[in-house]
Amino acid sequence: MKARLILIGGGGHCKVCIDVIEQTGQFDIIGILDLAELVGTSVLNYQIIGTDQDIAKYVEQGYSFLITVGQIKSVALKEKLFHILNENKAVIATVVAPSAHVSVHSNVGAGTIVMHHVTVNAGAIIGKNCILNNCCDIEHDTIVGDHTHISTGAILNGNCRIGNGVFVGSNATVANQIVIGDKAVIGAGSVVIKNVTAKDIQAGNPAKSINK
Ligand code: JB2
Repeated sequence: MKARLILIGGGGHCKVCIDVIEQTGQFDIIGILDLAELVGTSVLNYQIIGTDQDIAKYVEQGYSFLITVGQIKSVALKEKLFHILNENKAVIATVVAPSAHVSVHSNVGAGTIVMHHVTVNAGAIIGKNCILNNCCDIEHDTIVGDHTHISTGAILNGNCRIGNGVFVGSNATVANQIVIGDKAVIGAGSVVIKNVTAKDIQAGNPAKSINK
């Protein structure tokens, strides 16, 4: 039987999540929770059926959940919603696109979506509530914390340690064994060859801090 799934957040990221979820064939999308003023509207033919106030009710009714708000500059909303789900003892789905290669020797946490053509290689450990966006590559033994977004086409080479709430921009390359601290931001196309401290914002090749 397919899991009955409720999505939280009905914007741009939700659309790409729906595309992956449909491809898996493993879920029936029941509807989306968003802001009150959007209830009754639709996203790709799925209705916004309520707000975050309805989470407890839908947990009781046996639905599973996936947070489908994205994250670029701030992880705050995604983190907050994940805590609300946990407080309500919700069942949180993990979604893996059929086109992704997720090694049987890796581990992917609850609430994480692995999108089209992603590689998660042997020994990698991916945390909870992460976005592994289309075509990114997580190489062997790399560890990614919770609530982290690895954007389209980014490469994390082997043995990296990526913190919680980190954002790695599109097509960034992170050299092997690099450590990136919690809530750091790596700009699109950056080449990271030195460790990055928590909350630092870096860009360029080689990547350098652009904090003012
Ligand atoms: O508290 C909330 C809340 N606040 C805003 N609860 C819920 N359930 N939903 C909330 N939202 C909704 O999140 C907004 O009303 C809106 O529908 C959605 C955010 O949509 P937006 O398209 O602005 O961003 P996104 O997070 O879906 O996507 C961003 O991140 C992706 C990774 C965009 O920057 C995308 O371009 C990017 N690919």
